[in-house]
Amino acid sequence: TGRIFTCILLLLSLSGTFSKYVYIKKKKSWNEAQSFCREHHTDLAPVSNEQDNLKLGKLGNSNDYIWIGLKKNSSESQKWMWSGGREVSSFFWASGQPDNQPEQVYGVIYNNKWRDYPDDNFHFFCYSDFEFNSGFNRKPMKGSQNRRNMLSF
Ligand SMILES: [Ca+2]
Repeated sequence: TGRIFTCILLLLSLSGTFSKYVYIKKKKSWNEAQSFCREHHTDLAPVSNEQDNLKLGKLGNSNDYIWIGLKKNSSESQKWMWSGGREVSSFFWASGQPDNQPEQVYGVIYNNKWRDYPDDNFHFFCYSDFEFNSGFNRKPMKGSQNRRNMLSF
């Protein structure tokens, strides 16, 4: 029975969400980039930790500013949030950043460091969520629109 239990634990640990970064070589404003990611992937990319940050550094062109899903909340709190509403857990600002100028409400990544930046047209990083279930079927989740529909059922 110990063996069966181990098997079940193994299967359980294999189900969950996996996400993948995608580098989009199209120059778009932050908001256009967000719409593009939501339509074709899941959303503009969040960065949860140093590892994510390094992954993006390898994936993108390091000589350019590239949008990530970082945006300053327009409410009074002026908090930095990920596109879709998640809070930012670790920050990787370049030295001297953020400047906190009123128009610098979007986040770019450059050489693994972040800068707050006013709107402009840059390449961007999306991410795609995949769901693993116990049958090892990988099901792409099409976009936040679908997710919202699923939540409302
Ligand atoms: Ca700045």
